Amino acid sequence: MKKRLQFAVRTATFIGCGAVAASIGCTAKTQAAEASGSITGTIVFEGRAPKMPAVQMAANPECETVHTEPVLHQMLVLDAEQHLANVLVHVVGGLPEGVEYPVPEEPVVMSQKGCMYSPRVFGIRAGQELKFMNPDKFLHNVHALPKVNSEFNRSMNSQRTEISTTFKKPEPVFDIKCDVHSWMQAFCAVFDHPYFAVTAPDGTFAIEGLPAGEYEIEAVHERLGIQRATVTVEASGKAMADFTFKRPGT
Ligand SMILES: [Cu+2]
Repeated sequence: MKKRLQFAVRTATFIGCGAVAASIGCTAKTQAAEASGSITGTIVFEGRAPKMPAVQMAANPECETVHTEPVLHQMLVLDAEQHLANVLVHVVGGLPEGVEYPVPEEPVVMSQKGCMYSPRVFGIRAGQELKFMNPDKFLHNVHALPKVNSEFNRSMNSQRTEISTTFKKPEPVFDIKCDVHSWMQAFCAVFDHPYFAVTAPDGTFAIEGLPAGEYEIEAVHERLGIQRATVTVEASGKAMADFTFKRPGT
């Protein structure tokens, strides 16, 4: 799933944070200015790709019956041209200090249909609602394992088909798993800014709404590691950043 970010708010320094307010401890924060620069790219896997095995659901017929065809493990999701899906790309350096970015009111929605997490890899804003859906209506146990934020561990069943949580602080990628179905695994990162995206099945990503500047970006894949690049974005310009991942040790 391609995640496109749309971001447009007015510049406004909070009124009341002048010299007088400063004396009572007011911290000036500036809301993000409207900006239209972007970083886009395509991520490919180079080399001979291992074949993903089918998920063994036979011991869990409630899962197996949801699917008409075998479901492959998703540690490595490639299309025919070896474009790599499920890479989280995000800005790690170069953003202006002291800027507040409004948190989206709409939640990030995670489905567990057929005992498979969707999305498998995602970013979310600190304070944004994360909603877990259980269309299966049988038992799943959502277990998020952050280190900075609080752990989250809740069961879901036919009575509880929807639950929500929020992560309050920014945090690098951590696991979310199901304690009932061992193959169910997802990866989440929490951000205090909106400049992140996950590659689509065709390996593309787009980070939009950036002001002009030089940025360090990071591409994270659950098995293939982390890569970084420095990218210069002109005002309203479209910068490109492609990555090539290989099997570790090759
Ligand atoms: Cu489950």
